[in-house]
Amino acid sequence: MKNTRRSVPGIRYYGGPAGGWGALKATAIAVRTQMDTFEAPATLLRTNQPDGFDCPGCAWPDKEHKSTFQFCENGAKAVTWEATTKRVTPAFLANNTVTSLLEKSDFELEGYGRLTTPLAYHRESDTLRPVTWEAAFARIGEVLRDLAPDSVEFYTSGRASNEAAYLFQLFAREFGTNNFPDCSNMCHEATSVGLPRSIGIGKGTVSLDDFEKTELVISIGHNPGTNHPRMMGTLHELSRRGVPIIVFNPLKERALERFADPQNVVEMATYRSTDIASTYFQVRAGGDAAALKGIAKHLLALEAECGGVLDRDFMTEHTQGFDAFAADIAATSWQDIERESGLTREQLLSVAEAYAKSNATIITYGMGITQHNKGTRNVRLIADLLLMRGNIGKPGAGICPLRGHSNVQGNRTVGITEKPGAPFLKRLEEVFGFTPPAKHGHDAVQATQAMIAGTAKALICLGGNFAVAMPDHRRGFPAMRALDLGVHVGTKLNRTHLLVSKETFIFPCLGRTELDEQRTGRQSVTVEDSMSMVHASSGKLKPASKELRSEPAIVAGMALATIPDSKVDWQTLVDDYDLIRELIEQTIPGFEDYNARIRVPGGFRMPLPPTERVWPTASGKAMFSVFEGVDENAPGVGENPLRLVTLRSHDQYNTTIYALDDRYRGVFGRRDVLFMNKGDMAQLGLEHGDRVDLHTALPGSDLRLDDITVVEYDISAGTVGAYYPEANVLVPLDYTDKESGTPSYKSVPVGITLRSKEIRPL
Ligand SMILES: Nc1nc2c(c(=O)[nH]1)N[C@H]1C(S)=C(S)[C@@H](COP(=O)(O)OP(=O)(O)OC[C@H]3O[C@@H](n4cnc5c(=O)[nH]c(N)nc54)[C@H](O)[C@@H]3O)O[C@H]1N2
Ligand SMILES: Nc1nc2c(c(=O)[nH]1)N[C@H]1C(S)=C(S)[C@@H](COP(=O)(O)OP(=O)(O)OC[C@H]3O[C@@H](n4cnc5c(=O)[nH]c(N)nc54)[C@H](O)[C@@H]3O)O[C@H]1N2
Ligand SMILES: [Mo]
Repeated sequence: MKNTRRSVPGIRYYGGPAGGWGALKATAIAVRTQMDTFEAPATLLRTNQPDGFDCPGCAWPDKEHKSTFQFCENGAKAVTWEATTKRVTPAFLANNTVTSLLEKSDFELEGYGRLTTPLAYHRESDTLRPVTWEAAFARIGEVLRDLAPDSVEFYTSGRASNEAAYLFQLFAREFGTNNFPDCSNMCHEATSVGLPRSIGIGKGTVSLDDFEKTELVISIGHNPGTNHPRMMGTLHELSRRGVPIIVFNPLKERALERFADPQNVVEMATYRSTDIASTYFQVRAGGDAAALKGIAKHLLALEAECGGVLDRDFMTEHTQGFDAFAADIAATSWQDIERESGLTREQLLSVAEAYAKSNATIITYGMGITQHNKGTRNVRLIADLLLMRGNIGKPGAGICPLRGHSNVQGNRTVGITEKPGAPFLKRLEEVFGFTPPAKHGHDAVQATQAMIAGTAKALICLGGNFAVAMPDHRRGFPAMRALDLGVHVGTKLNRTHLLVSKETFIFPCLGRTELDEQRTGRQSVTVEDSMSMVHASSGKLKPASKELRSEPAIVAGMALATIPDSKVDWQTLVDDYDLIRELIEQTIPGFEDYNARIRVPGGFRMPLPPTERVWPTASGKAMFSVFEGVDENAPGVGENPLRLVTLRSHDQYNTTIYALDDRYRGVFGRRDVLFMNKGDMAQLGLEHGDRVDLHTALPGSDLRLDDITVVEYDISAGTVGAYYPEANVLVPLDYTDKESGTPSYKSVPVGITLRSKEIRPL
C-alpha cells in the first residue's frame, strides 16, 4: 500500500502509533493558534478538576475527577477553540454580507472566532446587525405568540448543561409543544430506544471500575483515538494487562491498532507504543448484526457441544424471550452471515471462543452501530449477546455506549424528549401548575420534514448546527430559509445561523470555560457523563465579551417575553442555579439532594437499576430480542451497491472543523477524499487519486456529490468512507432506522462514476 500508488497531494501514509509526541505537538499548536498563551496552561489544567469546568470534548468520565486531560489532544482543541482570542465583531459583520459569508467553508466560518453581541438579520443590507437583548426577546415573544405551539421546533445540541436544558424543555412545554428535535436523534437514539426494551434503561451499565475488572473488551464501531481520547488511557492499560480487545471496524483506525500514551514516560522516551486490538475484524459497513448473530450462533453450538457456555441461572431468573431469540439465530444461515458481515465463519468462531472463556466482558460501541438503517436492532443484538452469558449487572461486565456530546445524556435525563412519559408530565403539572402537552412531538428528522412541508414555522436552537448536521442539505437548507423565525444560541458563527429565515436572531452565549456570574454570585452548571456520573462544572475565564449571557439566562429571557403569565419564576431561577436544580430534583427521579451531592468532588451516579440486576422493563425481566434476517439495506436497494460511511476526521468536532488534517489516516490539508478498498477500486477500474462523482443508489434518489478524490485505504470491501458533514448531501432524509428515527449516516448505498483521471492539485 505504501509504495505502489501514485502520489496525490496531501495524502501520505502515516506509519506511527496514535498518541505519542504527535499528540503533544498538536496540543501545542492548538494552544498557539487559538489562545492567549499566558492564560492557556492554567485554563487547560482546570479542565475536569473538582473546581473547574467539564471538558466540552467528550463524555468519557474521569477517574475521581482527577484529569488526565492535559494530555488529551482533542480535549485541548475543544477547549482552545472555545477560549480563542478571535472575535466576530459588529464591524466585521457590517462589512460581510450574509450571502458572502455563506460562500465560506464551515472551517472558515467558525474560524472567525467567538460571537460577541446579540444579532438580528437585516434584510435590506443582507447583514447581521447588533440588537439589544431585550428588543430581540420582545420580538421573538411577539412572533411565537402568534404561532401554533406545534409549529415551533425546539432543538438542543448536547453541550447544553442540565440547567439550561431543563429550562428549555420547561419553556417549550409551557408554551405548549413536545417538539424536541435533538442531536441525540442523529446519534445514540438507537441506544435510547433499543436498550430500554432490552434492559429497561437507555444508558450504559459500566463504570470505570468495571474496566479494571474486565477480562475481555469487544469494541464495535467507534474511534476513540479521535472521539474519546481519554478512553485510550483505559484501553492502553487493559492491553498492557493482557486483556484481549477485539475490534470490529471497517477501517483500520490507527489508535485501535497501536497507541503511545503521552503519560507513559518510557513509551515517550523510547518512541515505543502498545498494541491495542488483540484482533481486528474489518467488518463490512452495516454488517455488525450479521457478525453478532454469527457469534451468538457459535455460542449456541458450543453450548450444545459441551454445555456451560450460557449462563442458564441468570437467564432463568432474569430474562425472557430466549427461545424465540435462539430460534431466529438457528434459522439464520452461515451463508447470509458471511455475506453480510464480510467475515468468515472461522473468524467469528474465534470471537465466540474468546467470549465463552471470559468471565466478565464489556462491549463498547459508537456510531458504527447506531447510525444505520437497523441501528436499534444492532444495539439490541449487543445486549442479547451480553445477556447470554450474564454479562450485565456483574463486576467487570456490561454494555458501554460511547456517548457523543459531553452532556447529551444529561439533556435526555432532564426532559429533552419528544416522547415524554406520563409520570414526568404529571410531576411538571403538580410542581408548576400548568398542563404540559401530552401529544408526542417531532424528532430531528420529523422537524426537518415539517420545515420542508412548511408546517413548521419557527426553529429555536439551543446550540448546534442543525441544518448542517442533518441529512440532505439540498432540501434542508431552503426549508430553513422559508421559516418565519430562526433563533440560534451559539458560541461561534455557523452555516445554520446564516441560512436566515424571515427573521433571524443569533444569541452569543457563555461557554463552559467562562465565568458565569449571576445576582447571587458565581454559578456552576451540571453535566452527566457516559457512565451516568453527574457533576458540577464552572468556568473561570473572563467571558469573550461583556454582552454574553448564560444559556439559562437566554432561555429564561425568551420564556419571559413569550409566555405572559408564566407559572415559572424565571428571573429567580437565573439568579441562582441551585433553585433550578431544586426543581429538577422535584420533578425527575434520581436527583435527591442534588445540590448537596454535586458539591462533593466527582459528583454522584444516577440510578442504574440493571447494575443491580433490576430490570425496569414492562415484564420486569431483561428481554432478548428477535429481528429476522441480517440485511442492512432497506428493500428496493439494488444488487450490492457500495455502502458509504460518513466519518469524523481527527481535526474536527462534529460540524466544527479545527483544521484540514486527519493525521492518523494520512490526510493533510484536504477533506475531499473517498476512502476505498483496493479490490473495489480494481473492479471499478479506479486508481488512487482518480476524481469521481458519487450518487445515492436508492430508487428515485437524485442526491449526489461531485468531484471527490479516491484514496486507496485499508477499509473493508464493499465499504467506502467520506467526511461528515460534506457527505451529508448524499444521505436521504427518510433513509432512517424506522424504530429510532436515526439517519443511516453509516450505510448509504452509493454508486461511483469516474470524472477525471487527472489528479486534483491542492
Ligand atoms: N474530537 C472529537 N470528539 C468527538 C466528536 C468529534 O467530532 N470530534 N464527536 C462527539 C460525538 S457527538 C459523537 S456521537 C462521538 C462519535 O464517536 P464515534 O462513534 O467514534 O464516531 P465516528 O467518527 O462517526 O466513527 C465511528 C467509527 O465507526 C466505524 N464504522 C462506520 N460504519 C461502521 C459499521 O457499519 N460497523 C462498524 N463496526 N464500524 C463502523 C468508523 O470506521 C469509525 O471508526 O464522538 C464525540 N467526540
Ligand atoms: N453524515 C453524518 N452526519 C452526522 C453525523 C455523522 O456521523 N455523519 N453525526 C451526527 C451526530 S452524532 C451529532 S451529535 C450531530 C451534531 O450536531 P450538532 O450538535 O447540531 O452540531 P455541532 O457541530 O456539535 O454544533 C456546533 C455549534 O455549536 C455551537 N456551540 C459550541 N459550543 C457551544 C456552547 O457551549 N453553547 C451553545 N449554545 N452553542 C455552542 C457553536 O456555535 C458551533 O458552531 O451531527 C450528526 N450528523
Ligand atoms: Mo453525537
